Amino acid sequence: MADTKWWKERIVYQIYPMSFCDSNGDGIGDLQGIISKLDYLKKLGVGVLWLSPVYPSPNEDNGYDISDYCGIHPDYGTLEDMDELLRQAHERDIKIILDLVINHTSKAHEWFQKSRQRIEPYTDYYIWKKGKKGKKPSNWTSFFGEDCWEYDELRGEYYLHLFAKGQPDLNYRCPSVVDAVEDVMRFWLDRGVDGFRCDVINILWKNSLDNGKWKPALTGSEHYISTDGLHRLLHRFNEDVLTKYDCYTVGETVFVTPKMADDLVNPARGELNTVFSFEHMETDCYFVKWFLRRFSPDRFFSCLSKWQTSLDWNTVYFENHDQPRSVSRFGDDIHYHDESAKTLATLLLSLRGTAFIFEGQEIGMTNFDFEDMTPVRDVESHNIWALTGRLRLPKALRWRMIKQKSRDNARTPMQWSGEANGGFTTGTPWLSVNSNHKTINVAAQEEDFGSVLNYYRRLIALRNGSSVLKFGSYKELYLKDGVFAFEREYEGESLVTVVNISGSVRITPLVGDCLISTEGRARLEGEMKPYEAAIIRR
Ligand code: TEU
Ligand code: CA
Repeated sequence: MADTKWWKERIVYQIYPMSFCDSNGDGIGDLQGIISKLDYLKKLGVGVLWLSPVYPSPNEDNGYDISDYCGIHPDYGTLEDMDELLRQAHERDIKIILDLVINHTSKAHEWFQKSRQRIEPYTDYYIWKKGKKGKKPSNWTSFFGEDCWEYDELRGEYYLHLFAKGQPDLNYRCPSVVDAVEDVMRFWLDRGVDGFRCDVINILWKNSLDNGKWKPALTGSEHYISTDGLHRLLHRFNEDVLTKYDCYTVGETVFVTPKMADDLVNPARGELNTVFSFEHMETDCYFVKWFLRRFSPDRFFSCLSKWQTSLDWNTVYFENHDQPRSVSRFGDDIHYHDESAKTLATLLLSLRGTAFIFEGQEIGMTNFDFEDMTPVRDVESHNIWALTGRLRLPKALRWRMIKQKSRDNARTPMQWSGEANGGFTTGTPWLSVNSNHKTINVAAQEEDFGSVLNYYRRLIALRNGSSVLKFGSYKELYLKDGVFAFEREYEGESLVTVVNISGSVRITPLVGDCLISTEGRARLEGEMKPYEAAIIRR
């Protein structure tokens, strides 16, 4: 029997609102811009939109530093615009999920401002600590390459921030924080939102604040990743709020292992529906993303295969607003741009699990074309640039790290057309548009049957109409030298995906008639191109 949960059937499309579509010429994407593209998204075939944060925020971390959980940033519009977006999306049978960022708030949040002044009930809303003889309370380091205690003059204590300085961590040992966060969830669910992408959800509960074992990055993390306290908290959110609605949750879970993931998504435990794992995104680095390592297709495939077999239901994604563009990273955006974009699409959309596409991926948008730090806006990139400078790393290496891994690679504005600023804005974009918008853009691809965009549309239509691709079991058939083949099977019907991302010609390990082929073949046999994929029936 098909599992009919809507979030298992639908493809999710992530919108980074700042960079999607600007309706009023101020250079910043907005909710009316999103509304104007709903027909485009419907035609693409996606069934859920995930919006990165649209709440009021000083934007130190582009909206992941929230100063009011129940409002809309004026740059994006108003609550009425959000209501309209929900109505218009639902009319088209598209669901909307919002980013729920509850590990931390912005410093500008009223809760923090009152907590600094010890005004009840906010006094213990954050993780405050006295220093040790004029030194920071512990040796922990942040996700953004700094230490993570900041002194607050007014309160006379340090506060913990696992991300930027302007993102103080909430204290879940304080019961009124739990209540307040539950009210935030109810506020949006009652307005018609269909679920949440839960930012760094597996680090909410800190077991202790003691010194951590020194690590090249994230010293202290053994005290807060997937703790028992976290499981209790998530179960409570689920019981008190989530089970009361037909909603979907996907947790962003850093450093998660298959076992930890299973504990979070196992339906019997009642915590989250799905999680994002990171392992396949770490196949081109050592330990953290900045320690560059040559991308190995086989390592990538093995990792995907491992997760496919260790969890009953995964999420699959190759891009988001924190990651470089997949065509530049796992493909070849110079010699085989379209071929590698289509090949990666075929892999992504035929694996088992809820699939996520990030805005622009469907046209094969590439990494940014910046030549130095001047146009870079991301707080993490600037912190790392400064840190590697203090460590006296050679400038060329520092720039290579940024160029390959900066989060701004994914954040350049959506390329709608070949016109000025890619048709994203009539004003000055908040982040420069890639100059390749002249050739890589929606309008040009719209006209061309063989384009990446039209390939995505056909592939999505195939998946939306196929119980095998949606629900079928997963079995690895072949994995070697950049070639990967796996089988999906459902009620006696079987389909096989074969991909070659080796960058060289390879003999296909399996032959059969194509349901879809990046090369437009009717039958797959003999040699495969350096980047080629097909879904076949044997
Ligand atoms: O990201 C959490 C996270 O750990 C990373 O992916 C991180 O952003 C970084 O790239 C590590 O090198 C989430 C959000 O997706 C991210 O945009 C926010 O900056 C972060 O949480 C803080 O809210
Ligand atoms: Ca705007």
